[in-house]
Amino acid sequence: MARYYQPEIETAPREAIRALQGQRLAATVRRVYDRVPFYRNRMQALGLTPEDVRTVDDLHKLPFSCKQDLRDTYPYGLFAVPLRDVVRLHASSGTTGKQIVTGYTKRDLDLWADCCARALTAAGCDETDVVHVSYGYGLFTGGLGADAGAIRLGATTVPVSSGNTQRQITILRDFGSTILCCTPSYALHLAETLYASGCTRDDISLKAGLFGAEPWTNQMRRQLEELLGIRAYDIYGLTEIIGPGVAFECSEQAGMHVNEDHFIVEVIDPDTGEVLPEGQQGELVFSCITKEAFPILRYRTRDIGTISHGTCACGRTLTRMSKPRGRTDDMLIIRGVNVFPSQIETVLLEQGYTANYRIVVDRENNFDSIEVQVEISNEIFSDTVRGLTEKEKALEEALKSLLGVAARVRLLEPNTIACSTGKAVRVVDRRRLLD
Ligand code: DLL
Repeated sequence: MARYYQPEIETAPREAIRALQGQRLAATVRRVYDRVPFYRNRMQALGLTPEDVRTVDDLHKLPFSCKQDLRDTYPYGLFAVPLRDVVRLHASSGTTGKQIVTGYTKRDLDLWADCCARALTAAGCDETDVVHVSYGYGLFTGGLGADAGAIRLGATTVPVSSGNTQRQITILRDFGSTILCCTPSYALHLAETLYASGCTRDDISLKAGLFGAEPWTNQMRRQLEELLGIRAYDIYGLTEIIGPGVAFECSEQAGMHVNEDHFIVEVIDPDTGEVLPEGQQGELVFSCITKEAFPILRYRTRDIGTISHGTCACGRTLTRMSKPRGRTDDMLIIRGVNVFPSQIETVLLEQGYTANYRIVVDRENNFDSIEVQVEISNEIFSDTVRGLTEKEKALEEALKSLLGVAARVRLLEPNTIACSTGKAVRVVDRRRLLD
């Protein structure tokens, strides 16, 4: 039987959710118009007043916002309350550029805890669980977000934070952790280190994992579920919107439910900005309709996905978003062909390899090259040179037929590729250095 944390919202009729969203959107627009010059100027430039936004159908009239806007107004320019009402700051540096800062009032922290509590409940967590949080604590939102959700549920929360894998394993084992929260790539590293140190599945008590903060495929889900004997759930979010808990997976594992009483999701064509209908793939855009300190509107995430509004078999009516297949800025263009790291991951895992991989893109004589480096086990690595070459060729063929572009494959010894305890770095694009 599906369990909910706040069934009155999670299973509300769609019309009720939309009506609530409309009211909250109108109130937020009014508030930011009055309090934040950035929004007022942008709206005035389009000849809009707050009265023009009364329901969700009016949302498309509002201008988009993007990461550059946060950089231009750094650090507090988009805050809609005075700093004395802000009780927490978080920040994210992203892969490039100046960091961005967001703020939370006490009420914002409260609703964030609810969002994460819904996610944990959907993954089967209650007050009898021991929640092991290996997302980083600090300015990154992962650690404190998951922590707040676990405490809200009354679970026993273990704030391990990231790093020191051996210590993580000791704690997992000795404290009897039942729910693991970390990035999927780090969960894989933890599992491999656990077994390499002589432990077996019987030494741990995990039953579920809440993995997010980076793209991961369903193939990787199956691998993690098998390795750790758990169910692996996806959780999505970003600093600019609130952190983890913008959307979460339920036991159906068929898309992530967006916490729509707090966030409105849209999908747009990234080139034209046009709003796309349900089911069509495009860039995800979120608007915050309840946050006090940092209620960003129509924020372009650069994450690519689809949404669907139908009721889920779990009973939730909250719109679902697909697993983001990557980011518009992650998409590689190799000799004119679009390639997503997630496509490469799918091929590797389908061919029986692990998700310890790296993609190196280079350019020689104006010709783009792509090399996929994959770690393999010691047993396979000690195979004959011929055996290894044959395996590389087989993988190259599988990649070519899926990607439509040739990629070189290099099989590597275990632990050659540096492992991150947070978000994995999958792509090294040497062409950027040449540009
Ligand atoms: O990664 C917040 C978070 C922490 C989410 C813990 C889930 C768990 P940022 O550091 O601002 O915030 O990075 C946000 O990470 O725009 C996506 O590109 C990516 N991302 C987050 N969750 C997922 C996911 C946190 N489940 C950026 N699947 C987002 C794919 C994800 N990508």
